[in-house]
Amino acid sequence: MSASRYSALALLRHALTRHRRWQPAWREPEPKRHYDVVIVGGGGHGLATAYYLAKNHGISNVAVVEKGWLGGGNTGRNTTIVRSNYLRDEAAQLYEFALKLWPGLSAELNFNVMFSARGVLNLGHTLQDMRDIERRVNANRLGGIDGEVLATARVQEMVPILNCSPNARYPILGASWQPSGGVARHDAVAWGFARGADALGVDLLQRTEVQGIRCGDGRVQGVETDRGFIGADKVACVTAGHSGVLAAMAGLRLPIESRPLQALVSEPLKPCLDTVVMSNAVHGYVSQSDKGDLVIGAGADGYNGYGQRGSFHVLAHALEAMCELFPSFSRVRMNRHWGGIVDICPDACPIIGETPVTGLYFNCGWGTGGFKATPGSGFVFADTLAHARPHPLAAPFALERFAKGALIDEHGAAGVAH
Ligand code: FAD
Ligand code: PYC
Repeated sequence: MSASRYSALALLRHALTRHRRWQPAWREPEPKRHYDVVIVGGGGHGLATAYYLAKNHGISNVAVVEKGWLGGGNTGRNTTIVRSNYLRDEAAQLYEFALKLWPGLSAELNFNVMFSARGVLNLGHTLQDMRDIERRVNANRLGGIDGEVLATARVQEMVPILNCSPNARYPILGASWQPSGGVARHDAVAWGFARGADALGVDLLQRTEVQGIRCGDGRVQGVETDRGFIGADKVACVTAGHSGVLAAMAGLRLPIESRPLQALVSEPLKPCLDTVVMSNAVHGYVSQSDKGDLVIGAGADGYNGYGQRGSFHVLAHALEAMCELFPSFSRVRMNRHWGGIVDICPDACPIIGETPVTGLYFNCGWGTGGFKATPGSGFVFADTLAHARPHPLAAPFALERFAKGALIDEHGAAGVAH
């Protein structure tokens, strides 16, 4: 029987048996009393950390504690843009390390994460935008990261539906182009890492909320959850959107603001856009999913908040700007809209490493741009946890940088939403 006929029959059988005999992709274990490492947060970064702890370091007495469902936070809410064209060497090299892991990730996890290197354009609308673009592309090329500066005519050739008229409200003076960037299927990334971690012995504890962090004698002892206390030698908080809340449980204050960030998808269309287009100046970005929907994102709200929605005027502004840039989009209907909560640091870079409480680690503050880093973040954080010292790529992102004044200003390249 052909593979496609077999899958069609299997699908029908599962539908008729109400999926009762559908083999689950991971176990639903009861929590153990103690783990070597408890990871709080079952988003892509937490799951990738668990996977690489088990795979690369043989540490599998690990639990991922997730208050909702795996990938239900920002991982399943983002617009899936992958790129590494950051300005500063420290950030660019971390994101480039992650970018290099994307093409092999489906094979690594034996799970199709649908990475598509369709390239990323960052538009420039003013002379200052173009100077910034040239500086960033030059810095990237010096660091071995691919990138080009494109003139308007070339941008128009690549994206015929873009309004490149000099009379446009947001005239396009050129763009940066990173061919190796692209998009991936966000929830498949969470599911792939989850299945891989589970197969290596990691316990994935969904619907389990961490309500307290127990510390004594300056070191972490475990987490209080709504299913009881779970002891741990190390606790790693990977709780984008709620990192400040988790830090407060251990008596710490992080230099982080939590803000809503919104996105939406349109009705499915025939193929019309085969690359990713971002415009930092108008706070909007778009790609077309394999299903045909336009995936559009807006800027972050100007206010802190924990509501997973966001202000209407921010969304309205992004859509107005999108229709100016792509006049044909004004006839497209939007299907769904949602928000996530992003943790933003003063320098628009993440915090990765141990806190003043021994054994308590954070990996957070990825702001509006952490999806692209998922495999790299998990890789370097697992290494940091396993060896109780920062991985060289993670070292510049230690919490101490705020006390030392060693900030890594990425507001320009983090772009859109900052
Ligand atoms: P999350 O996926 O948010 O996981 C954290 C988990 O912690 C959640 O599942 C949450 O339920 C859990 N948690 C919180 N508190 C507790 C608790 N007390 N107990 C147990 N569990 C808890 N990045 C890009 O690179 N490209 C993009 O195109 C992009 N677009 C974006 C668009 C939007 C609309 C949004 C919201 C974000 C976007 N991002 C993008 C950012 C990206 O989504 C995040 O940086 C990244 O997904 C963070 O992953 P994570 O695993 O750290 O966090
Ligand atoms: O970091 O590339 C990015 C991004 C795009 C949309 C939101 N964040």
